[in-house]
Amino acid sequence: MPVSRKPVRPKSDAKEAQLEGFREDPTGQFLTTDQGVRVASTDDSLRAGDRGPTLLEDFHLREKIMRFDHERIPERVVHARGAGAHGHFQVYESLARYTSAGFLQDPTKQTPVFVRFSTVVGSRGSADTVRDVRGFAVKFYTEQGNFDLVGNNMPVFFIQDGIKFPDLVHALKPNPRKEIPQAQSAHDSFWDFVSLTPETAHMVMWVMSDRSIPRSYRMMEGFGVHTFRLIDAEGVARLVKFHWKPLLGAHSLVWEEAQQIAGKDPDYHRRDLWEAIESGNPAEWELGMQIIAEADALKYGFDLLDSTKLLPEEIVPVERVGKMTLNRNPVNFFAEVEQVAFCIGNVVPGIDFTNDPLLQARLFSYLDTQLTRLGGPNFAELPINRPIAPVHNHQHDGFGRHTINAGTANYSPNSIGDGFPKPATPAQGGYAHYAERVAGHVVRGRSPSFQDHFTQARMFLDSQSPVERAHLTDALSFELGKCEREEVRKRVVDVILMAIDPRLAADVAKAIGVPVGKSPGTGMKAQKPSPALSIAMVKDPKIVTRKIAILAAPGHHGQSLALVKATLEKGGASVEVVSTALGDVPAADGGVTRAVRSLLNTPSVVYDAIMVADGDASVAVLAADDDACRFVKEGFRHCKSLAALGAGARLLQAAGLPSEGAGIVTGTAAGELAKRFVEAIGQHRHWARERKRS
Ligand code: HDE
Repeated sequence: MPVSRKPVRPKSDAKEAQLEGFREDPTGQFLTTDQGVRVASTDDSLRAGDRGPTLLEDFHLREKIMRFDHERIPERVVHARGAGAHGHFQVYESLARYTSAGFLQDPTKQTPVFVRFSTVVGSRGSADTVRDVRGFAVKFYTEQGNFDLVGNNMPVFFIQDGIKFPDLVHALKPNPRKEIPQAQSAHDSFWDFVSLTPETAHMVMWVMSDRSIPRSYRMMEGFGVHTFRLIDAEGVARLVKFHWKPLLGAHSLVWEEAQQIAGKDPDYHRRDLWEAIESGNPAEWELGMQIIAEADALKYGFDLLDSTKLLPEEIVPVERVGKMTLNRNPVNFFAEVEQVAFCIGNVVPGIDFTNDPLLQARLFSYLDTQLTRLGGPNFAELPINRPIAPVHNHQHDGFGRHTINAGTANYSPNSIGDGFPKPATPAQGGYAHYAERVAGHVVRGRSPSFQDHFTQARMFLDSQSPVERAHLTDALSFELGKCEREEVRKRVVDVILMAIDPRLAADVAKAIGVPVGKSPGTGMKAQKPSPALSIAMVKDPKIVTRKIAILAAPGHHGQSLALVKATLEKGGASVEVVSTALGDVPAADGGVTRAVRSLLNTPSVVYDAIMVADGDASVAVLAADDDACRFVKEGFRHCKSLAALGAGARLLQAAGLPSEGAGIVTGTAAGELAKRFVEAIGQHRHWARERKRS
């Protein structure tokens, strides 16, 4: 048999070094053992006689089973569930005025990146759409070494000091006796911790808001959370807050929909990212920076070293300095997404840390956790973690060492290796830590500048639209309603919610059946709302990569369906025809339309909008079908755009829905309807129709 050599190694010159060790597509190759010996059979073990015992000398059996037995590595202790993609980052213009970081100087240069998005609480097999913070970790493979910006989709965090992180995570994770519940904060221990830890108040507002149920990883903002430092070529430092602004805008699911998707398609976000990239639609964000003078660290009424606070964009604008494009899916999930090891301590010259006590604890944790997760100290040599900058040092040995060190001297200083590798001066690119002046007494305690926990929680609440505020109130009522201990529910209302806003406390208290106590009096400062914290207003309507279902049964009007479909696809949407069965669906006007999904195997919740095709016979079938009625009803309930062409409106009637109103588009002219439908989808959701609760 001819053996063809057909490599499918992704083409990316800058990443060649990283991809060393890439195993070619085995097409045309013989099966071998790990030692390279060709294998004659992999379906039968070696036995003494047809019905005899298995022989220990079967080296292929032993190796195959041994490798299988050890396929799993420990999942991440937090952020276990994730998805990732490759791409690049390019700065718009030189940022030499702020930093000497090489990758932020040249607008013609692309820096390769790998990004991993994640949920925090759930284990590796949990659902994507749970209510949770999302991790947003970016590894920049710069020519000066790797820079990791390990952020979240929320700009603040639960706690101010890293020493409380194990407590927070233990409280969030399933109960140690029952291992229940999975991937949720809706349980006693989390809310018990919150009620006893007022510094969580601001983050709790974020986690109970629509930000914790994103529509897509591609439609989330990202934040570095901590304040970092940028250092310019003269050694001058400025404080910086990093932001990622998605070019598709920030959008969320609705809670009921998120819960349904968790069952119907637990891989929803992973699939969404994969499919968008696979279909040639890169995911894009602009990198934003808020630059603050060193002297202004305490100027804004809070401490910039406190990660439970944000700096409103209206006070210090976010400068958009460059663009990140994710355009290549991983070749192997385990080798790349699982084995990627981010470390907040991975910085390059021109970027430095601050004394944020949360940040400082993270500097230890990320390096340390990989020892267990990736089985030893050599994880930086895994292809996905390897820098494109050359590595020369005296670190060696340990489990899983890949590099074969050449040279005679393995210590420094040395003369027998001519003193190499030698430290570099800052002028030669050597990393120089910022020479911050530090003086103080050793203390275990919080700075008085960290004491105000409620002003910004209230600011966040006041910045939400009425619909977002209602969602937040519902989310709190849902979560606290799941707490079995009444004293926990009551303490959250009294200590946290009353301190933030008595009206919020009263609304939640009513829903969860506890009396409202007296306001604890928190000395909250007046703070203007920050409109940038609301995502309700769609600033730049787009339908690109939105998923649209067209419902059609035998006897539909094929031509008008095709026309609307073509218009939606021209706008970049991905359209799927859903019918009573998969395959060719005969049209009334001749021809067939191909149904790629059936009402049995796809739910409405995985679509952004729904259209019902024209055609009397088709609509008669759909109107008599419970699943079709439920499909449009749910779409209506979740405030999605609905369109019905001609007779299609009868399905809306059969489902008990109005044929006009916000985001409902009906009519007989396909071209005109398609145009209005596109505009409606661009609005994301039509909240005016949201069901009212008593
Ligand atoms: Fe993490 N965090 N974290 N974290 N974190 C980890 O590192 C930790 C925090 C974040 O996709 C772990 O490699 C401590 C804030 C992301 O691989 C671990 C503290 C923010 C990811 C760890 C924090 C994050 C992690 C688990 C409090 C937003 C996923 C596995 C001091 C700015 C990275 C690992 C990926 C992962 C520790 C708080 C973001 C245990 C001790 C704040 C996006 O090292």
